[in-house]
Amino acid sequence: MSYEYKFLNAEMPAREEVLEKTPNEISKELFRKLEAAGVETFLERFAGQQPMCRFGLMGACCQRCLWGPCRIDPLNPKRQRGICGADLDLVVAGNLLRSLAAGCAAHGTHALQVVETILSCTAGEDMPFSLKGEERVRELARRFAVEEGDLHKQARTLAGILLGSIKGGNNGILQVIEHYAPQEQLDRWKELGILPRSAMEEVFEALHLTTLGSCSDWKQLLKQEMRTALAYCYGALFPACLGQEMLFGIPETFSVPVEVNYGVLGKNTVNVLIHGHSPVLAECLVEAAKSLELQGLAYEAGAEKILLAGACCTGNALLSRHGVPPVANILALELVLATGAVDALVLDMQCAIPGLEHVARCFGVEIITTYDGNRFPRDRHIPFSPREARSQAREICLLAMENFKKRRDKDIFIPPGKTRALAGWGVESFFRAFGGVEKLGQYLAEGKIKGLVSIGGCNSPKLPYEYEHVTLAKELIRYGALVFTTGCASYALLNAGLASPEAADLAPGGLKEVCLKHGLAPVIPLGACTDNSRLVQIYSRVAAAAKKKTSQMPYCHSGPAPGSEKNIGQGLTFLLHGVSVHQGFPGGIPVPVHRPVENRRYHDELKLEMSNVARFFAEGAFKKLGARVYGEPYPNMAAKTIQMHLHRQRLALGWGG
Ligand code: NFS
Repeated sequence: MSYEYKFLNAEMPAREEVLEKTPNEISKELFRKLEAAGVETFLERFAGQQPMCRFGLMGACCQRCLWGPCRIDPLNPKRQRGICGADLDLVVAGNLLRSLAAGCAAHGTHALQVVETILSCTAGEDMPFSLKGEERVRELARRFAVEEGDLHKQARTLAGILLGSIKGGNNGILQVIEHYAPQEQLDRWKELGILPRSAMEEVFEALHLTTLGSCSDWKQLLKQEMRTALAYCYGALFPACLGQEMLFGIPETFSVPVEVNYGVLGKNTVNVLIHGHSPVLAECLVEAAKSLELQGLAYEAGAEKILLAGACCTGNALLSRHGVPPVANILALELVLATGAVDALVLDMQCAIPGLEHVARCFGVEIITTYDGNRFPRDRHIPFSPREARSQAREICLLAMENFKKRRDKDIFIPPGKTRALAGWGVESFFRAFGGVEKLGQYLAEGKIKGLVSIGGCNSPKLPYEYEHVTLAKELIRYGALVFTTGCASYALLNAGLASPEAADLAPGGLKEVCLKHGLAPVIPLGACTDNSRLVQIYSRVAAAAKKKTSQMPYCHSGPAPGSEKNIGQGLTFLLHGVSVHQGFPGGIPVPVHRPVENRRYHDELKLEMSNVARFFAEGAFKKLGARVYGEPYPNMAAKTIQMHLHRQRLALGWGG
């Protein structure tokens, strides 16, 4: 059974369909366990919200001022405009801009914590963090022409540059843009007048322009949209990713695959699930969990060891650097708590849904929050402080041990199941696997690799859990595309075994040969959502090596199941870099879903979605940026759409089909 949304030409899954289509058998078992135990999850809450408001779904409900809410309906002569006079385009563009600003603030806050940690740990006082990423500090210092010399001094200067991208105080163009943006794009952005100031300044302006009576021109809002998206990329993603590489090092590929999936949790281990986005305290937890003292105490408590597992983007970061197994993306968190085996859920910031607390209480899980704002009503709060991080990590492990003692004799249900994944990918280690970026360009031109496609972003209850990601990735591999993955999407692909070397068997001859020759899997996990900045670098460097523009290359980015507002910035980041974007259903970026129409009503309602804003992303963006957004909810059709896109790009390049 599913919930039909004819005006969107698609449906949303009810529980039965989720259970039928979810590719991970363990998820199914845990869904069933939660149901049998009568514990509410997102599935029940999602059912409770049906049917959803069509105006809300189409971005046509405006709640920004206190006169409304106003619902715009171009088919109803009385509802063509809101009370203030805003039409559909203005409402759609304004809603989009506000969502983008929220996502930018979230990733920007993450970046800020990372950069502030660099500043504290280079201040010369005794800190638990030493700069493990000397290689990145030196490389950035050369790139940004920082005076040679002391590592800490260079790192502080670089942190100042990154801070400028986040907070402002810059004269002229952001240095991060100047040094990382491909020239072709930079010229376009200058021409379009969308070069941003810092992330904070553009978020400020985005909120300003969307207040009552501030901007009546949807095109101006769209321009601010583009500017804010560039600020999101260069004032949030880049500073977070580069800052973490300075602090914790550049990922190096692991020689053996890492075991992933829920089955890595142990009945007799102290299981600490590390969740969030800013992996600063998490790094100390990795160190603490290895310490002889704490391992000894765990042993005395009756456990075999302390086992760390990752969730969401902090989990992705820990996988890349330490091989910590990723276990739960945003929607799996309720599931993994139902194992009864999690002794502590440690959250730094973001993407922990309020419903988690209920499941945590039912299964005796301690939620430990570490960032002042991201709290639960009944959490245990240990506010992160760089200076005390080491003792805080120790305290967290001790709390987890206490919980382990309490749950030891209780009913633990860890459905067996592990898959393997090749991990440790960053820009350098990825290119090194090919023996240089030129080789990758050559494979693309020869057609051994048909294209590069990234699959990122969240899960959404509006789609069968993980089904979209896995179906899409398998189809793309079968076509011969090399697939990157970031964020919560990567959990789906890793759990399905697509990042293991054996998955190369799915690929056609050319891609399989490349995977075998270079020791790759057809899916490359590149890290967290902020590590999409790595993808921006990879896409532009491969294009440069092939002597082509990024917008000419057979590339595509896909967010099959958009969830957080952060996904909007992701999609626009790629669009602005000339990489076309596929967006699953229903995306944050308004875009028409093209389908054959069956009757008059269907047709009229589809037209409603065709605001000028949606038309811009589907068509107009191509003229300005050389890329467009495709909206397609069904993964098999999405795969076809992406294949056709790659195919057209290849033909235009004379690279064959
Ligand atoms: Ni990205 Fe990471 Fe996951 Fe979505 Fe949240 S963890 S920043 S927003 S839910 S992919």
